[in-house]
Amino acid sequence: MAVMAGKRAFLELLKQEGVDIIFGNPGTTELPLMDALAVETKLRYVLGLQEAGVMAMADGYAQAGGRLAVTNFHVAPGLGNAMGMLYDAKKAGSPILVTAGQHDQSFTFTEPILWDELPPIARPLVKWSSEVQRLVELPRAIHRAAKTALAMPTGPVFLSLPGDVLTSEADLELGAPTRVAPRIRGDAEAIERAAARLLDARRPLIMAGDAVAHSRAHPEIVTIAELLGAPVHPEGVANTASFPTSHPLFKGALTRQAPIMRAALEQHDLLFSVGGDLFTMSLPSEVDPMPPGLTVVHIDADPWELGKNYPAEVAILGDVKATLKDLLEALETRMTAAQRAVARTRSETARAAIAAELEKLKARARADATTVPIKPLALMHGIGEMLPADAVLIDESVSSSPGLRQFVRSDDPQSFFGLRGGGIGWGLPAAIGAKLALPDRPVVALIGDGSAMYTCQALWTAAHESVAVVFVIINNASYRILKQRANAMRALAAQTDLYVGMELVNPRIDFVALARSLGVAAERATTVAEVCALIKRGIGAKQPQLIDAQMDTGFKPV
Ligand SMILES: Cc1ncc(C[n+]2csc(CCOP(=O)(O)OP(=O)(O)O)c2C)c(N)n1
Ligand SMILES: [Mg+2]
Repeated sequence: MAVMAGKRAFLELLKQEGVDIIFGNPGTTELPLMDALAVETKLRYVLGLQEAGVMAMADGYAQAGGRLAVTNFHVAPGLGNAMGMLYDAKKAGSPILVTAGQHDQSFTFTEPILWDELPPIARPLVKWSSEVQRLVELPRAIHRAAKTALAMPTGPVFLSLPGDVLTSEADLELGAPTRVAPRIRGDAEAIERAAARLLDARRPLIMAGDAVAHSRAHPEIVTIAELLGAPVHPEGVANTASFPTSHPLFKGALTRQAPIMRAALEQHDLLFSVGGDLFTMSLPSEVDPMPPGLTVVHIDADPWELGKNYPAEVAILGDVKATLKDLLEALETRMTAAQRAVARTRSETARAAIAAELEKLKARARADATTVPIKPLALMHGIGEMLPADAVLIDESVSSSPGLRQFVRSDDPQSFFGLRGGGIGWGLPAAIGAKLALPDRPVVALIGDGSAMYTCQALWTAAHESVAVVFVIINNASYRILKQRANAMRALAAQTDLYVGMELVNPRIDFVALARSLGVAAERATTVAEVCALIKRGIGAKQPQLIDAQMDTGFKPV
């Protein structure tokens, strides 16, 4: 036990939990904390100039590092600004301890400026939301929060920290962290049933979800895909490298439109979802994406996802890596020589079909390699050809993403992160967090111009902290995805060719000037080759760089 002020105890508790960065934006209620940080040597405070960006930086850090991230905000409006990106963090299952300062408890009854109850604001988006009302509870609260964020299924948690808790002193026992051992093996009997069902299937398809990357289960899922001769799609909203994309059984992202998904799934008699979402769609459709009668076998670390929308014949709760290991053993034991021969043929057929599709896609991309203005598919191909193997790609390219997963090699579980929740503005700051978590790897972020403008303040943080991310702004002067969708409705916008609220013109945004004003070196690029040369240069630099890629603004199907 030691007499300690709450502000010092908070920092010591975070260090016990292995935290080395606090992402934040302060106000008066955080002043005790900022004061304690004045003499703190091990914890780094990374300042962001708007809370949405701060939240997404923490998310990128948590996801890329596979570790706990911490944010600190200023009362109700600060937390409010962070909510959209907290939603994305929830959807990605990011282990983040979100904190916000609150007024002194002796004062809150008068309803001071900026005051509101904080735990109810955060509650819908976190696993646990609470307020520390007495300093003696602080150690227990921090340890419980960290343990909860990191326990499966991982996700954000929230604590409100009243000023008096941070400024008062008490004789404190700091306690110690708990980590729930993650390698929980699925039910043995269900694994046997799953193995039998997978071996019965004639045309199995694997859908690999985030849980594969989170549990670092690439070797296991690759071996199973090869054994079964099954092609592999990433899950619908694919935000991690859930399967090595250069593997010949990697089939690329499914187009997230119900009729197209239905047609793809109809080619199969069994869907093996390994932590995959079934399904996260954008728009309602008269066609259900799931064909009737398709057998589902599903392993997930989150019980909520099992059988959520469609019944699973076998549903197994468990850590993906531990459970796949057991499943692999069951498959190896059961598989007959005849089944192996059939699987080998199936594998060869699948590989050939995938290779032919990829070749066709590459040919289309190559045909536009030198076209000006830049075509999205050609850009993705060019970038895929030049990125080094250890690059980490952060993707918020929105409508320009087709081809990206096939062209860009993301072969290890920390090599690709995309927008899981759909709240745009995530990618630019998330890339900063990812680079802070993985400082030795090149981090390249592909960000739509519209998306970039939600959190562009984060560029200042990249410059201020010398976080050498290469930001590529896919500048098509529009919310192109919305124009595409409005056009597909074949209604008034399509007839009049007027797309209200979707054009980013008059003025066009000058990203080069914007970046430079925030301390980030920037260049404009008008060809794929220029973009690639600038990325190459940026990867070698010690400071962040921004490339304003001047894209074709066309959006209608050809
Ligand atoms: C926080 C938030 N606000 C609004 C939207 C709706 N929305 C989805 S995509 C999009 C436009 C994205 O524009 P950009 O990043 O330029 O990509 P592009 O569509 O041009 O490919 C908008 C506004 C959203 N998803 N999230
Ligand atoms: Mg755009």
